[in-house]
Amino acid sequence: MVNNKTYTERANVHPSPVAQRLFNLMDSKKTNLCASVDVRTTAEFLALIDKLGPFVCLVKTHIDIIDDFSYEGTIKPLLELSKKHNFMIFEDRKFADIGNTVKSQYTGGVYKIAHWSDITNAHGVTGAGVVQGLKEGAKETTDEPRGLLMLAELSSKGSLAYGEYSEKTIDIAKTDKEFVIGFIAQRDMGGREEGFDWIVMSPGVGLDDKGDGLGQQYRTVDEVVSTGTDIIIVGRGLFGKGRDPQVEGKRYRDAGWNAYLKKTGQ
Ligand code: BMP
Repeated sequence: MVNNKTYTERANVHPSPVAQRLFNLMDSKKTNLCASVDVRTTAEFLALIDKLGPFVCLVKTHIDIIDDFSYEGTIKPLLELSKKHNFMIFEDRKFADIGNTVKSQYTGGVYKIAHWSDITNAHGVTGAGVVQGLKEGAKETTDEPRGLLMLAELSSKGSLAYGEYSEKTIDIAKTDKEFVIGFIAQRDMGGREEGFDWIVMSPGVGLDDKGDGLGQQYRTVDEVVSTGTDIIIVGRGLFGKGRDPQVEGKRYRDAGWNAYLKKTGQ
């Protein structure tokens, strides 16, 4: 059973202020598209986000791949663009260490992720301490609400995150109803009968390609939304191979929104 409630219905009762804001933003902007902007320079990064901004609810970053990163030069303009186009920010950091270490990695270093990213994510491999470490880090850093996604499944060929591993990751998510807002996964993760309303975000979404030669596997927008995805994460489908981000942004936004309307019977 997939969740067929509207985003606004879910916003109204959700325990997380991050999830509430995201659901409301999605319904008002009519988009469930998250752009994954994996480019190597600040100039490309900001130009791409400015083009895709009108079509997305969320921008997903890998901030550590930017060659000329600086807080002033990269993050400040990113935050301005998030206000200009009204989207939220998700740093795809995939934390995977003990609680005490991830707390420092989240709040400190060069990137200071907790200062600017609404959402981040973590692997469950080290156990539930990762959730507590990140939550403490967020609380000690900012008054802004922050949310965490657990990586329950991956899109890549041969991934070890399935079966019992995924189930145990769901158990870790249950340890914090407010801070853990959902999963990176490929299908609905359940939990509603126990009072959880997890947001499922799925990468590995592409309308024109099946893979990338390095293990990525793409499913279509209809496939992922019909099996429980709330937010589609699209990277190279939007800007790779000389694609026009404005054309593809509109195309994926419309495909994602129509699939959502169909799923919720609107
Ligand atoms: P693309 O659409 O260009 O293949 O990009 C997918 C993005 O999603 C990348 O940033 C990748 O790190 C991320 N990702 C993924 O592809 N599969 C997963 O299971 C989890 C991810 O975070």
